[in-house]
Amino acid sequence: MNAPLPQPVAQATEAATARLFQPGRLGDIEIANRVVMAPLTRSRADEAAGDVPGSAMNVEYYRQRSGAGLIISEGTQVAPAGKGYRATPGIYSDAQVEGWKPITRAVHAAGSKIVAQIWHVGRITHPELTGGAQPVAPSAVRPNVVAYTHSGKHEVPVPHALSTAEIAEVVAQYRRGAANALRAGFDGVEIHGANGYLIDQFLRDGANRRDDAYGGSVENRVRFALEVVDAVIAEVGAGRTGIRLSPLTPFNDLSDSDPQAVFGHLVRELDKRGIAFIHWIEGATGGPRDLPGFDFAAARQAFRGAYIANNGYDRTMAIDAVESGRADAVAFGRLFIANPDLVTRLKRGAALNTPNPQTFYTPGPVGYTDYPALAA
Ligand code: 8OZ
Repeated sequence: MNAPLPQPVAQATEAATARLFQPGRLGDIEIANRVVMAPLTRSRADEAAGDVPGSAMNVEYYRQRSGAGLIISEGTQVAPAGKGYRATPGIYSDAQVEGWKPITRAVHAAGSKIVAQIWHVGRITHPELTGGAQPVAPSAVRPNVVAYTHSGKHEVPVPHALSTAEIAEVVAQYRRGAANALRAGFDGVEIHGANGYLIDQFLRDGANRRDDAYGGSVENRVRFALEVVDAVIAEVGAGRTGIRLSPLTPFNDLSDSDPQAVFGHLVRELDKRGIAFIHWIEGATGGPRDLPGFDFAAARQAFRGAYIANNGYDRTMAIDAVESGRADAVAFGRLFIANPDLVTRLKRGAALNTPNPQTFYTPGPVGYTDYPALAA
């Protein structure tokens, strides 16, 4: 008798029956499929009104993409000082909470789920974006980064090193953001711990030069992240809390001397807390996946919550990742910008629209709500 030949997973699996398209669960959040819309900065909030989301155009953009099992909102700052780009929405004022409501309602009406990505950029900003405030960071170390403000392109300044009392205030801002997310109708919260922003600045020693309880040892550098996680859990529950991490990315001029040590410790602590998911950027954000220095497979084994994989996935890679059990879900960013009906297209193996980077951050509907869906 001949044993059946092993088949490459993606070919052996009819797309419609692939696990990628089957319902699942991320902690307490039930999802209709395992295709996740990654958080995407689009710079189309109402800046004059106080960084308020929820225009008809914003609602339509999210509604169009609610074929995703889960939508992760664009990064939404927890305080004015946490803003690093033009026209990004906040989640600290009542007007912002009201603005998010029609977005979460539209996504729910379409049968999807949406979590708020809560964000503080730390040192990746400029006083022209923060209402005059000096950027803050764990240490007074200037990154080699430019900020785009109303007056043009500027090097970011040397940040102010947060005092321990100020750290407690920032943790409270994340907590308020999480509470506001529930008020606004979100299903949960993703803490932005990736891409060189404030939490990542505490985690990695390229930015953290502190010699107090928040710097030096791995345990100390992880402290701020865990204080934020615990504050968010206190508001929304562990089953509705997730975090996005990027142990290897060089984005925003950040690095670490031993990512395995610091992120390995963090994962063990997150596992103890029972949070819903970790959303991993595997490799350099939007770039090479095959960087050395961190074992993502070991991280999956060490964490009992869900593993959301991200960074440069295509259809075959995504089907394989979920089929093999390497990931519970896969997040797509740029493909979701250009394909409002991405899940339908992936199911059918249909052609994909190409994203246009020229309109990623420009005001108005062009490159935002005008990418075509397949004919019904
Ligand atoms: C691209 C442009 C602006 C912001 C990130 C929030 O990298 C971002 C971002 C990406 O996580």
